[in-house]
Amino acid sequence: MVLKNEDGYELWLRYNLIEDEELLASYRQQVTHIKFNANTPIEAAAQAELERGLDGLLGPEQDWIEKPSLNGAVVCGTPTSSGFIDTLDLKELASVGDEGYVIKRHKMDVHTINVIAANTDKGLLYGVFAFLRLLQTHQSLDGLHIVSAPKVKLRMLNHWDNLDGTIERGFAGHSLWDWHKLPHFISPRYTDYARACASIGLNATVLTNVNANALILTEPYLHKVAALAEVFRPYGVQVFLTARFSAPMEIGGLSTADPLDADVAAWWKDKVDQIYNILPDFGGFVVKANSEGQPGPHDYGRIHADGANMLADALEPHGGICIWRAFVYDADVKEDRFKQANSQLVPQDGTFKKNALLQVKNGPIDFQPREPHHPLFGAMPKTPLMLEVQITQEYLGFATHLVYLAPLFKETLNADTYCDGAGSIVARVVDGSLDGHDMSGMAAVTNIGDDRNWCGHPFAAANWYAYGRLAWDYELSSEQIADEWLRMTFSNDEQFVKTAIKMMIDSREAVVKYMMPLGLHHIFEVGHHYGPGPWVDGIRPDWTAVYYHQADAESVGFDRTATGSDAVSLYNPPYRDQLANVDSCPENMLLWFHHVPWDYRMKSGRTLWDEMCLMYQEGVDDVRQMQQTWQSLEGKIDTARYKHVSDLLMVQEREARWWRDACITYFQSFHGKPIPDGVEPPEHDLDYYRSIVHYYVPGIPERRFGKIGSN
Ligand code: BDP
Repeated sequence: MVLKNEDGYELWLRYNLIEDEELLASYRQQVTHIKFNANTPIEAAAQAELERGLDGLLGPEQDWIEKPSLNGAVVCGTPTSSGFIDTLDLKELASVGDEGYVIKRHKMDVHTINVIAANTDKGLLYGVFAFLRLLQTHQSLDGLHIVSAPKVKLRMLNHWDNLDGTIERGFAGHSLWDWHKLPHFISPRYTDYARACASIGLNATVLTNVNANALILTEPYLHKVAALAEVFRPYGVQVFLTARFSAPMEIGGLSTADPLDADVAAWWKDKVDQIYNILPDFGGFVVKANSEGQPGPHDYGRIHADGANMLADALEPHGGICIWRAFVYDADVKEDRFKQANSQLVPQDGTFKKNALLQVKNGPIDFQPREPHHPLFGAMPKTPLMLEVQITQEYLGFATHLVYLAPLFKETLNADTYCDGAGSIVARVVDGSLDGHDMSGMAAVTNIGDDRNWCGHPFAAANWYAYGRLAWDYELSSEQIADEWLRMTFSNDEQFVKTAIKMMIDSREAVVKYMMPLGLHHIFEVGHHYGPGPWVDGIRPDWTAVYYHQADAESVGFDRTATGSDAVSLYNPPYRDQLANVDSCPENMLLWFHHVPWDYRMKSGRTLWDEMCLMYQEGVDDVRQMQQTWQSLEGKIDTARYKHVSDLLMVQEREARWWRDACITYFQSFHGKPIPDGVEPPEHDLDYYRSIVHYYVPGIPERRFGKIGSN
């Protein structure tokens, strides 16, 4: 059978007719009609989605209009919106809060109904999407009983979108937000974006780049923002904006942005009042300050908490929050960049206002293929810490490489901070349970653009999906999430799903191996971060590669033990001790923490140099394996998407070789040791790799080069 070509626009919400006839017949018996009296816009959206989903999955010839017999009904409601749900007296609702839901098959005399219930309309919306997911992934409805609630409150996307339509680190086209035509033209895509977010439980979005433009806070733009918020509201997606700290000067005519200046505080208060006037359910601000050239409280001799608290004060009367980013480091500070956020922020623990949160990247440097968890987690018990991850693959091969990120996200979430004994994992810091915080959240830098398939690579949407699912429930396994996504996105063919899951799971380790094995980090080409640049030097040190790998004729790696920068001391024992000792430091993080001789003996018995070369080779081999795996799946999905992936895998293989050869020739130039057997000899010499230049690489708006240099 030839499958109809698809372009990926539908994402995981395809709702194609269930092809397995037996299953279709049984679903049609179990799901016969909908009993749903929508009372709110969110409930109306949920009802429309349910009808749309069932139309597609079970066939449009079905008629979902309420029937006299209850058998097979999908009964949806909250105890307040539906008398029927109220009479069911569902005890489980007590445990699902205001966003969770209950789905169950419920027997009533001779009838069995499908119940989707929640305490609020929003919970109901999530319940509807979860119910559809069960059908999309061919789950049995027999004995169904699901009680689900999100583990963190704010489940947020961060768009690094500029007002000129470019996206910082965006590799899937231009911004979705058509600022020029807003608020008048409302693209249907905005609704589909919100549907996709809601389907995985995301409830907040930051529309603008953290390298912020104050214009977004001017009235004309606020009306554009409000128009987007109106589309997102029925899907429970709340809008946030980034606030440029110097806005009082740039658009307010003040001569200072000092957070302790009364006029500045008053200006922000007025600005916030104006925002809420235009957009009553505005979420609040996300702020990048005193980092990579952005303005901030340090410009006036103040501290981060001064800045965050001023904004939090302005937002507080409206129920808004201020999210302050912990990605702070300074070129003029000589301290290891790894340590700077802790040095700056830990002393301020306990001084932030109640409606302020700190947003902390998963690792201490910057979204590398592998990083140790950020040592701020576990070090600021009095402050709610949000986790920030990056879905867009700035350091993972852009939208060209197939890399499934759930294992990376979970590695951080499961990392033990030991801040309150064993088991104090990052996830428990983030969900607020460890330190008793009411506010909690996760944020992710998106990979979404206006490419027809949203995220560029046909597999890149898996990372948007996985992030949402993990923000809802970080205990889900990477395999389960991949399984769901593959079934909904491509096919329920068991062989396809089984084979593709393995390819996805293995893809993260592959990229670590062919880019930066054994704990090498930040050895990208400067600025755009496309491809290898282990030789990068001559700019501010903390943006060079040589700062991070410290290679010389004898050894390589960053000594972060007591004999070096002592960043290990930021971690709690026993993890600290494990890292500090070269013999117990996990080998996949060795060069993050140790400066070791090239002939250091690895656990395998090989020298570090040989092991490094072999790892690079393994990374290339892994990509070749992915190619073969994908070839074995030809015919199981439509040709268009099959070919798109195989073409990109070809690029990925070529680039994996580029990484291997560039890095091996570079590091070899320090010591001249031979490349071990089993590693393909580099195609070119080092000069060749060093001379490669790429122009107009996506994701790096040109103005950044001119204005603030480039990292
Ligand atoms: C780095 C990016 C840069 C961002 C910065 C940030 O290279 O473009 O502005 O992070 O998170 O990863 O603020």
